[in-house]
Amino acid sequence: MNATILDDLRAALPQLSLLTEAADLEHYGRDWTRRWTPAPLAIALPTTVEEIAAIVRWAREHKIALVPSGGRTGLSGGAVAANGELVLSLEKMRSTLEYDPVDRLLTVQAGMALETLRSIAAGHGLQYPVDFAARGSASIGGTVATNAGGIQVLRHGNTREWIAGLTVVDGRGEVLRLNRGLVKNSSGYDLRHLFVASEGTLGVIAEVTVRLADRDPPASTVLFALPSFAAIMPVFAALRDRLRLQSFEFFDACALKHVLHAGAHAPFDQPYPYYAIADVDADEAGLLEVFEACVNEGRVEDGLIAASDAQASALWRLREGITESLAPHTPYKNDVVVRTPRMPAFLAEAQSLLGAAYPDFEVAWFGHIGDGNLHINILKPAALSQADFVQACERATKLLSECLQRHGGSISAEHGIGLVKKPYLHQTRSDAEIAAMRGIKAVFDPDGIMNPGKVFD
Ligand code: 2HG
Ligand code: ZN
Repeated sequence: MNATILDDLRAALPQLSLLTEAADLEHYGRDWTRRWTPAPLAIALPTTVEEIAAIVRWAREHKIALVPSGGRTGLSGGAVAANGELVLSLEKMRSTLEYDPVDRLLTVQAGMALETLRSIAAGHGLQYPVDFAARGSASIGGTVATNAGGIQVLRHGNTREWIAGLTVVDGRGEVLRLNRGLVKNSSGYDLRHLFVASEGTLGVIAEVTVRLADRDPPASTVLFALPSFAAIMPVFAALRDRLRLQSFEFFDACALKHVLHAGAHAPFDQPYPYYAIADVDADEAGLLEVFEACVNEGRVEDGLIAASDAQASALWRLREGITESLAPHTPYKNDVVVRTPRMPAFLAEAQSLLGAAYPDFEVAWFGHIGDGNLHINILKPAALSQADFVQACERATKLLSECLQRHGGSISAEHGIGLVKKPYLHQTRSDAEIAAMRGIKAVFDPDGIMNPGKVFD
């Protein structure tokens, strides 16, 4: 049956590069969630928008589900192909298409890695101000599909803010050139923004036009050791009110322990319960002033200001290395967000309910606390089976999502809903909102072939 379908695809698109080896199915069928067993039909590697459109039209005619695929660094199962889908990988579409120095717009194929795009921007003396640890592998199309956040959201906003145009192929096989780089465009619904955070459920993002920005001024990087979680938000407020913050992140002792175990150097002579790392527009005197005030108020126990770029990178490695260092413990991830004034109350409640329900689980708390965004990683005890662990974590996530609902937050800040958070979508979005989302999907994807089963059923 599969062989016949694939023969048909080969006959319809003889130039299309198609992979069917078991190792390829395994490789392209999974993302960083590692929870589902990959089982795609095959992997298609188109090179042009027209070829993508031809694949989608073929898939629509044959009722074959498609999974758009970028760098597969997602953490919510949005790019998993576990049900005989055809994976449509953008891996061969990584070129620059156009640079417009007047409007400072860069247009690229969607398979380009975020890091490449950032270095092209730097080559023009500008910046693309979305950045996060998976920059080397994450594709720009994937970052649009999840409205990726990262460490510069505090100053520059999410991916959505930087998207000036998209070329997409929707689930009908139509090529839509959305917004075309215009700064102002009040001509009805802005369809571009529907594709941002759509997680492949409306169509394939094929080309992306991003706005570039002036570079930030040189930064001072500071790492603070904190005695309690209660100290974090006041330290954030002190830095934000007296200096110009570029980023502000936190992590706990558990997260640091794993990064150190993976080879990083300990920043202080002794461990502390929490740490905050920040970049501020360079102002050493101002930083020292804030540091001293925070020490005097009992909110900071120790601190380090990087004296060189190399030291700044070493300090940032303590934060950016967390995900990789936790990976061997197959963590169950939550990516939650509340408005920052609610953060202390939410965190106290969340910590006590997780602690009471699962006293034996090790939990790493870290994230973009300046945006109200926490990454709560529950680590699998070695003795527990993966299935029992996931079941327990799903009970924990239900408690967390009820707690989030009470605090007006969301179950996904920047990782998306995918498969992992689908059961909790209704706690973040109302029934009427979900019904509207389904209606939008039906317009762009009338046969339900685009990433079915992701976000909602
Ligand atoms: C980060 O902020 C990423 O480092 C990954 O969003 C978070 O591993 C995680 O839970
Ligand atoms: Zn993050």
